Amino acid sequence: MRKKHSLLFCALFTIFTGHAEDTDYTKGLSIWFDSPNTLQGKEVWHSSKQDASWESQSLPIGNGSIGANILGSIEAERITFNEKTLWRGGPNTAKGADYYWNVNKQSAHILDEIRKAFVEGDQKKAEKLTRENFNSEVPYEFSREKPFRFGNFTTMGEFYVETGLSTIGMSDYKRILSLDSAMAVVQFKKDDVAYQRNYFISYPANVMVMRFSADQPGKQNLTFRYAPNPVSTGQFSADGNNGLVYTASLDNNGMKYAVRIQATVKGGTLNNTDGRITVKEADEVVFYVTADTDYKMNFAPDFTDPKTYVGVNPLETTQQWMKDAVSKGYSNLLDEHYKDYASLFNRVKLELNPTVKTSNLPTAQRLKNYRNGQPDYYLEKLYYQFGRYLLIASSRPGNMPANLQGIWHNNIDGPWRVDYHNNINIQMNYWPACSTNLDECMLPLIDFIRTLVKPGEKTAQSYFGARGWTASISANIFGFTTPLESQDMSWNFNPMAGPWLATHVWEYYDYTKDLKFLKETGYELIKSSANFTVDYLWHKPDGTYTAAPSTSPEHGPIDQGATFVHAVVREILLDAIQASKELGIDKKERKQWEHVLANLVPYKIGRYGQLLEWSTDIDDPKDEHRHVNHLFGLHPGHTVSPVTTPELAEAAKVVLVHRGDGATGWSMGWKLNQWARLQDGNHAYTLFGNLLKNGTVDNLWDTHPPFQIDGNFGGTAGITEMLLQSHMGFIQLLPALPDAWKDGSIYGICAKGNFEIDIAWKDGLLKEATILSKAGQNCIVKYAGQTISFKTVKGRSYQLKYDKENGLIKIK
Ligand code: FUC
Repeated sequence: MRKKHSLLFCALFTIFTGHAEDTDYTKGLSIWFDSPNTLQGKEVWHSSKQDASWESQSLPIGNGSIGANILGSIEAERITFNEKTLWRGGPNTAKGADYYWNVNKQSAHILDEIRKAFVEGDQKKAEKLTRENFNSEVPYEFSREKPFRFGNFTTMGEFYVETGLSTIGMSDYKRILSLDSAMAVVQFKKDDVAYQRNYFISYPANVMVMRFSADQPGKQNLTFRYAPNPVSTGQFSADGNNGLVYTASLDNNGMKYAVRIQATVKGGTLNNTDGRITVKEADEVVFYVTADTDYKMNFAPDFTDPKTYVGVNPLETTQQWMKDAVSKGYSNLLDEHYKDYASLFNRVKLELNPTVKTSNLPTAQRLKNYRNGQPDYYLEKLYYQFGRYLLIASSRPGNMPANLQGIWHNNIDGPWRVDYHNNINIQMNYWPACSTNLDECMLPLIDFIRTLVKPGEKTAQSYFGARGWTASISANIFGFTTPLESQDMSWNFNPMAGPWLATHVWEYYDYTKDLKFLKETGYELIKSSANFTVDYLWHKPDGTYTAAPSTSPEHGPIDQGATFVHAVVREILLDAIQASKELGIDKKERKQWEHVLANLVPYKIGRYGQLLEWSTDIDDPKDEHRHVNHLFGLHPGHTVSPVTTPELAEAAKVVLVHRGDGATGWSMGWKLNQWARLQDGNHAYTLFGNLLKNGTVDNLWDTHPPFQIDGNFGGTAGITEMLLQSHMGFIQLLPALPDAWKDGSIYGICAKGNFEIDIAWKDGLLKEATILSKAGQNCIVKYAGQTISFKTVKGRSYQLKYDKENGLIKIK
């Protein structure tokens, strides 16, 4: 599936200077290894064993629709391959649409009884009724779901390129992911021949390109084969003289897909029989691969039609892409790819202590040294930019958003079904999107949200008798919004999933100030989500509103007012109020939202100074649980802040201190953001350090464990939060600069109000900042206790300077 979107890219900041054969890619921003994988093209992947090489040694490339990992072994290259929409499950499973959609329990009428039980102090009864009525019969365990309704993201298979070479006598091996050019490169020498493989996946052409070359002619003796996803059935056929096409359908939902491969050679011979492409004595070989499924994104699914998400002919789409790609050829495709990628990636530049010398080491060695306490500002910068790289590679307009593993998965099924987890994970994926100048990459999330609305209305109505829409803990590409079967209600009972997602719609607007978007797409999503929260809340006889029943994600009891839920409600109501004002509409609704907001149970501070997680003070000071959702108001929300609510911020800090500085990957990523919001740069830096040391594997992927991409994005977002914050209605420069980053600069990050900002600092103090106004909004800037406000003109830049003597001044 791939829709065409017209993209308006910002001006290119870099002029393409051409592709140099002898480029040392490790000199730029790159992740690299100096030894090959020992895997020799054996099919290791469809086993339940953890594929450690894949997880930590492979290099991910992607264009938001197609993803691949390069393993870089000598004897046989191994490339794992994905297309974002290859999913099992959905309404087209064996039992059809009725079976798929009618899984919401009709439970709204039980709410009164549960609330009565709370009034009577009968916690047990409230819990029992919630447990019985607020989940569904759709299990999450693979073994119990037959047929898979919820489904899972699945691999599209693997490619192997046997080279006829062995590692004996091999030298100068490098496997590099160049973040400057979005290209993976494998280089080595053998018998005085220098071999090079180049890999990239082009977004404009929707094709993966792999070039095998050497510095001497006739050295390419390659056998290329494709091992398809084993839970599909399909067939190979020749695609012209130089290619293959594989057409298949998945086991349980019949999803059709096609994979096309073409090869071109300089010199030598090429054969494409028996599902293999064999090349003999060629000087250079270029393989082109493209793929598609028959999935169609549907914002208004027909609940009676099992094929409501079917609509593309992958044989046709891939045929066109392949034809165009081959006719462009390697160099043109590379130019086009580079221009496209650089127009996004090069928008932001980070320098940390640039005068500190650094040596060019393999990334695993850097990480090891870092773990041993050696500072490495290059590694920190690399990690930061890797998050941006990964977002560009896994989330581009026209396809689904980045899932739990972005777009990269190497097996039939994977951890948590490699799905869309809505209680932190997918949201975290998008934290860096707007702030690091990649707002286009957020559009797949918005489209995904749109796919949830219609089914989410059914869920809102069935469980809560509520207007609007909501989602639950896990979602798929087929609009699944129902709570999954579980006795652990803190996991599956998560009606705030929808409103939390909807806050991202406002965030996109708040950064871009794209009024047309708000009017035509965004507002309705926000408004209906706000209305859902109003109807879901319990309007108590004393006039207050509270969330009953509610839970704190994956933690604690069924409650009558979990702080997390109130925090999300606050956020979406504030967003809806603001959005309706911006459009000058819905005065009546706005009044109601304001009324609910004013009467929502307030934040409470508990017996050891902590921000309460639940309605009563049952928090355990020794609790180190990874979820810190009750601090939602601090981050990602904006209702707790050291600037506006210092007491609550202090209480949030107590929670963070007690929870500690360790945890799983994403949790450290979150706490990094929260410490940054508390404006404690040194503590935020500790969390960032811990994320790198304890939550990151050799290829810099985040590990839960296993590999889960959210922490990468949380990390990148958190570093941005340390340098710039704009969530409180003003711009704060360097709000959480750690002592370790004495000198540095960041160019091109974004603030709400559509400002693009460059900041330079020296000796821990701001030197200068340039603010480009892209929407002509008023600008309020804060630094070191000073505030400067000014009106701006769209398209103009404003310059501020700071020194100890004169403080913060606007010079232009
Ligand atoms: C949430 C987390 C888990 C894991 C899963 C994918 O449920 O609590 O730790 O990250 O998502």
